[in-house]
Amino acid sequence: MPPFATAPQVLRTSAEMTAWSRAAHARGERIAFVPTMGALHAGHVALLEEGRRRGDQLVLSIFVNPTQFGPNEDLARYPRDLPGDLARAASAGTDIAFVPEPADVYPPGFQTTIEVRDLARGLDGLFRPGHFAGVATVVAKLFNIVQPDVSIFGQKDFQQLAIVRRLVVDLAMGIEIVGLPTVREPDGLAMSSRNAYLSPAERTRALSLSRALFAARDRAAAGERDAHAVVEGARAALEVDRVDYLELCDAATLTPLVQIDRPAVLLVAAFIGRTRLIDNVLIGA
Ligand code: PAJ
Repeated sequence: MPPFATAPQVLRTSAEMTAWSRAAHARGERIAFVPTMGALHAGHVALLEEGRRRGDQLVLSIFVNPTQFGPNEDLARYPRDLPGDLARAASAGTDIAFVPEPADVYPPGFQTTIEVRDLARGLDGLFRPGHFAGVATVVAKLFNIVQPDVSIFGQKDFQQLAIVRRLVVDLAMGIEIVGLPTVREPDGLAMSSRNAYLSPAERTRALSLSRALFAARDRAAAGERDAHAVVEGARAALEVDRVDYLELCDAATLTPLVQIDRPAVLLVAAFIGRTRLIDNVLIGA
């Protein structure tokens, strides 16, 4: 952390957050916004640093959104570390940390849901029913509360990024969406708050995700055009307990490809023990 990084101001209610944003806009300032569920790592910090460059004011939200977790998922044990998060946020020059309670985001009587249809049907949408409705709804709500000019997301959650881009266009939100490449550990493992669940032995097997994806990307770069061959090569390299999906898709529509004849993305979701990890790589046409 730089020596004199000041801690961000913590705002705990949406009313305070919106009042602050209105005042910043009245001063003519541009607000950059990074939504997260906390347990910040270097991937989140990269988003914050980009936000710092793009806004006069930088807002981070930390909210473990209950509506995007399924009944058998890890909501209760999702890692939480507010002091650590605030230190990391400070090191990236964050002005405001918005940390609302669930009852503020979802007041009594809440009944509105936003659904982005086709983009949310496949991949994680198939294995996590309701997940993307939860994501789209909370992102739209956070955008309404924070009123950002620009918001930064990671390509690590490739389908989420596509859905957020669509949401913003479809509802004419007028917010610039920036997507940043996945930040990885030196050995290739995509950084994720869920990596904290992995035992050392599981951590070793988790590496097979990025290794399989990179090998597939190299194979496509060397000229292989048959999507099935690339996918099955990758599948053979996975040392996981269960694969939810491993699919080579059109990078724009996220529909599965037969031939790699356009910009593509290979996406994987797999379990190592109880821990579900996702990763993806872009594959050039
Ligand atoms: P969370 O998983 O905390 O991620 C917050 C942001 O950090 C997302 O845009 C995600 O893509 C990005 N991110 C995570 N790991 C990354 C990595 N290794 N490299 C680069 N970026 C990375 O995604 C969510 O929270 C939630 O769904 C949210 C959008 C906050 C809505 O609740």
